[in-house]
Amino acid sequence: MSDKIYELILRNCRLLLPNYQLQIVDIAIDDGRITAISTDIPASGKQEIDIGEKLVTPPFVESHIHLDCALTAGKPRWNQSGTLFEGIKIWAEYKQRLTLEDVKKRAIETLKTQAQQGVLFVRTHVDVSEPTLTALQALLEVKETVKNWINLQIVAFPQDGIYSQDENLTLLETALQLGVDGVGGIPHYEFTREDGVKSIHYIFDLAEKYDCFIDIHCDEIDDEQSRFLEVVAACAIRTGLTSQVTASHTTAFGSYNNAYAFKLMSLLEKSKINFVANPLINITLQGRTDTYPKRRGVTRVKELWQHGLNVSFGHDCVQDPWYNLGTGNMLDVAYMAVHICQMTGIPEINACYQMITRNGAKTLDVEDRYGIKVGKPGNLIVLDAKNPFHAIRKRATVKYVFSEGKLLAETIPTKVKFVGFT
Ligand code: 17E
Ligand code: FE2
Repeated sequence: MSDKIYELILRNCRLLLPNYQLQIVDIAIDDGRITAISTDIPASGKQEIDIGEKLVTPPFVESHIHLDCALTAGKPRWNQSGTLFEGIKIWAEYKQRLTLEDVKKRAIETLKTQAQQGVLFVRTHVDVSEPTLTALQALLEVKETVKNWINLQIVAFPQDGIYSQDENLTLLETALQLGVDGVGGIPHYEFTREDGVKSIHYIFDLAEKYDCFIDIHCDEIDDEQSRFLEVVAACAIRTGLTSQVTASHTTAFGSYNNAYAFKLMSLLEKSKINFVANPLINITLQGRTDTYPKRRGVTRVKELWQHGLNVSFGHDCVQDPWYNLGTGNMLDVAYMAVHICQMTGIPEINACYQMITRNGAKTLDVEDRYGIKVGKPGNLIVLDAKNPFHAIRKRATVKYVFSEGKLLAETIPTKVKFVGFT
């Protein structure tokens, strides 16, 4: 035994390595940072926890959620058609009565639900096509309130479009002045294709002016003619903003003909932009105007991954006008993706795990603070599983969540006793 005493040692961790190998190690943490990783740390710790060879990985990353809308499902009414458009209408009714307290309460409750399930990095979109910008002000306060235990990024998102109402253009810029992290848009919802293209150029101008990233709701529709993704990719190349740019949803990509999709793929490879797919919500939202065969309405996740593009997953909604369900659990998202994207091979399932962890960190550009390595902040989760496949298959309980080296949440996995018949 050496005389060094660590603050905290996690013994017998089944650590997931970047090459998907698993290694049993001890992990020491001091002052919020990882200070040693070794097969057997000879020193002792002021506190020691036996992890019992459970799976240890970096925390989950929620790449795309709308916290301002979370936990409002059914208010003022339920979405009967299940479409994006009815959801936008219901939200338009709800948002007329927004208060700071209401948004803050729902956002913090959702963040807690996420954090206790291992999510420590979150990118939220906030509707800024509402004249009082109440939701934005609330989320800016929430970001400050939660900053010691969860990393929150805010995207100014003009839900109703930038050119649909005169004041929306100014509201978007005001939002950027108030200090958001990123700027978004919704080109497929603008009145015309021309407005959609113009909105993308405007978003890029704003991103350059306010030095922020871009995350656009792009082509979230089954219309195979919705081709704003190519505009986003071209702008990303021409401005050099490349990996500072994210295209969210891109569900129309699932409807493009292959000749066009192949051409598009090489443009996307050049652009190096990130993609966020939201399989839970888009499998329910899309395909609503189809009879049969019915489209899946999810972007080409497997092909983007095979072409080396960065894809991560989002929950998008937790009980809001677009989706009544939602748990905040990223394993639910990966589980749904494995099915819809037909990524059932083991390397593909591993890739889906990566899309709720490391790829999300790349999308959010937090890689410098992410990963289990000596010197990095002590952000890690312990799952009641042996490997990522097992974690996704069982949607395993996240037993411990460590944020900045401190235990943030502990869940006791349930035990079932099968009594049977005699
Ligand atoms: N707004 C939107 O345009 N699309 C979505 N999927 C959600 C909100 C949840
Ligand atoms: Fe969204």
